[in-house]
Amino acid sequence: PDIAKLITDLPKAELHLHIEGTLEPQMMFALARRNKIDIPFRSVEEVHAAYNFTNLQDFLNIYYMAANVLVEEEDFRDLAVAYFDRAAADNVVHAEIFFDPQTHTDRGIPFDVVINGLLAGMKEAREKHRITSKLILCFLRHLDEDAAFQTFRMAEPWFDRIVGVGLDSSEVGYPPSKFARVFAAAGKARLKRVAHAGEEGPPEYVHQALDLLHIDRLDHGNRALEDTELTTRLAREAMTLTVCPLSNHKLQVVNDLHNHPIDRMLARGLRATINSDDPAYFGGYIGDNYRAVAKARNLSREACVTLARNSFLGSFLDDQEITPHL
Ligand code: ES4
Ligand code: ZN
Repeated sequence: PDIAKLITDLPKAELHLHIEGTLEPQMMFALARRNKIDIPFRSVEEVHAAYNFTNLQDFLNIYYMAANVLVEEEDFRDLAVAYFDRAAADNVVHAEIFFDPQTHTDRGIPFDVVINGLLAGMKEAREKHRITSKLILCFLRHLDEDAAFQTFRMAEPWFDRIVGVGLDSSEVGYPPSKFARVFAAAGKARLKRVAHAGEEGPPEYVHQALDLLHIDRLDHGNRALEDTELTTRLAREAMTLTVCPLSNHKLQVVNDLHNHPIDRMLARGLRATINSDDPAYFGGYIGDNYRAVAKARNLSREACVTLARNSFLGSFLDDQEITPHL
């Protein structure tokens, strides 16, 4: 009867999670001290007060600034371990996590430091919580194609430990078409392809992500609903949408959670999933996202079960790994 308990108890996969977006204020201060990095805050309260953004760019400015405290391999490991500890409490059994190497390499942190730290955290989560996980390398779309290619080449020795590539950061003005060639190279290297599209950007960007980037999964995709034919196509192609309700509310992709389209997405036959995006910034982890949108939209138990089931169907696990969760 208690939908909150059902939500907690459901095994879930998390498919849209920026590891840099799990940096909680407490850890930000601890790492700033440990690494002697200046941050423009004196207390956790000041940090929370600064999280007053209402659009993607204002959020990203703080998110990139905070990432400066991540320096050593151990920092990336600690960040990942803290996320997995929190995810375990929500019965996340599998996570496919984004990382933004350019945010780190552009300030002199070696790629190897970043990925070795994250892989160490993932190993610890597997041993401690039995959580499986995969890494998705995201290109920053506000940087140019050349920079994306440099990152792609830097990552090449690690391709056996990366499941795919993604595209994130500022959306409007940075269309997917800019990255068609590097996504084609990723496809040739047998990497999966995902992209943020239709968060703030128009349905045209979703079309481009499908037709030019050949995505296997669509991150956000909210604005696809403005285009009926596009919505029908996404449903027909069984495209997974990684939807992030608390992020959508905080960044004003939806003006009010009571107007969130999650149930309309399901009604139109879309394979929607629920995810936390940047939980340290948007007010909650995956369970909080499920509970908040379930309450705001009065979701049925069946809808919650479908959303969790979709998270496995949309994952990059093998069929034999997915089957026990269906
Ligand atoms: C992001 Cl919510 C969101 N959108 C685009 N890029 C991002 N990077 C981190 N969070
Ligand atoms: Zn995102």
